[in-house]
Amino acid sequence: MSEARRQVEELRERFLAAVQAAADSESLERVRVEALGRRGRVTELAKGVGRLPPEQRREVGQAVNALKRELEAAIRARREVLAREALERRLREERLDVTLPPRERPEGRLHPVSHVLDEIVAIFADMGFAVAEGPDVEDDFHNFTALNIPPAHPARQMQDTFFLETTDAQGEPYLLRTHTSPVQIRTMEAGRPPFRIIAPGRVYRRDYDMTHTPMFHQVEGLLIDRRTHMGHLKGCLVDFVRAFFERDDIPVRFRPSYFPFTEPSAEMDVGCRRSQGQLVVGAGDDWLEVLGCGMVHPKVLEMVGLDPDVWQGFAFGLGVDRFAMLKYGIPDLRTFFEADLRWLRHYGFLPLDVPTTFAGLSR
Ligand code: 2U9
Repeated sequence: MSEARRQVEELRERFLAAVQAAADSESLERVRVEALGRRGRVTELAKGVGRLPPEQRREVGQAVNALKRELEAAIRARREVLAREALERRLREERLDVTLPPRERPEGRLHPVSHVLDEIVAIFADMGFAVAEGPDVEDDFHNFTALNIPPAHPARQMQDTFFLETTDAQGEPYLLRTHTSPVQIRTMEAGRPPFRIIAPGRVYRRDYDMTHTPMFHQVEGLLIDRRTHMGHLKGCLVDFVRAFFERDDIPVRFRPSYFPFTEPSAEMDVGCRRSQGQLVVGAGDDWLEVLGCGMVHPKVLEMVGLDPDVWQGFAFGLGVDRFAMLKYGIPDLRTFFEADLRWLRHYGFLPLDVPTTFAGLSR
């Protein structure tokens, strides 16, 4: 075998081995350039064929051409293998399990009062009520006088109301509102009828036991229009409790009552039964008082400049905390305000479970 022919054989072995050993496309490209590039070893060898003795040229020339083709084919094949391996690696590394939950459940919980308030707002919003708000610190006129609560009324006594030390222009001390009713007074003072609002918020009374805390939450409602009557009140509130407790079979009854700001006044009971120490709202042989209501007193309408012969309306008030206890079986009102994280994890709600009347209130 001639020297040139032996060189071809040597390069063939060396570069075929290098092609197989290339671990990625960059090293494979380096092997290709070293063998077949413009100044590569095989290319140089091909250039030298012309200088060989004539009797060797044909054989060596054919051998070099065959080597080029063989190396090109080997490189192509190796490139395909590397590309397939790289793709498989990527698919393995970037693999997603689409059946996994999108993210961990959030740690935080919404307090049951916040959630129940959202439920109540959703129901009344559906009936066309707007939400109105007002200050927690009130004056005597908006909390008492405008609501037909006379100066000697027990609600005004020190033992029921938190009074502040500062006084208003009339010399009366400011106070923490004992109900959200001043919000309705302020809404009527500022606007023109008809009115259809609910007033949710914190209220304050000097009281503390199993069922009373010095701060609690109310939602009050007010509807004022021409020719509003007790039938409207009943229909509205019956629809409300059935939507809130999410059952159509809730029996309802109205009992006569007394509030200074409504005439006539009533208390509304819902049917319930006690099973295993638990109170369950719905059909049963017992009654449970859930809210107070009535037709707005003519004197209250006059206080805000409305003619009671033209405008009438109904009002109602309910305790949000009590509604939360009833719906979600929470026994002690005092636990609502202890900020106990275990309690909150148990009774709280997921922040993204926003109650709506169409998708469900509680879930
Ligand atoms: C205006 C006129 C009338 C609001 C009303 C009640 C009856 C009532 C209690 C329920 C439980 C308060 O949270 S509670 O302790 N409320 O019974 N509230 S009528 O009547 C109004 C309000 C504003 C201008």
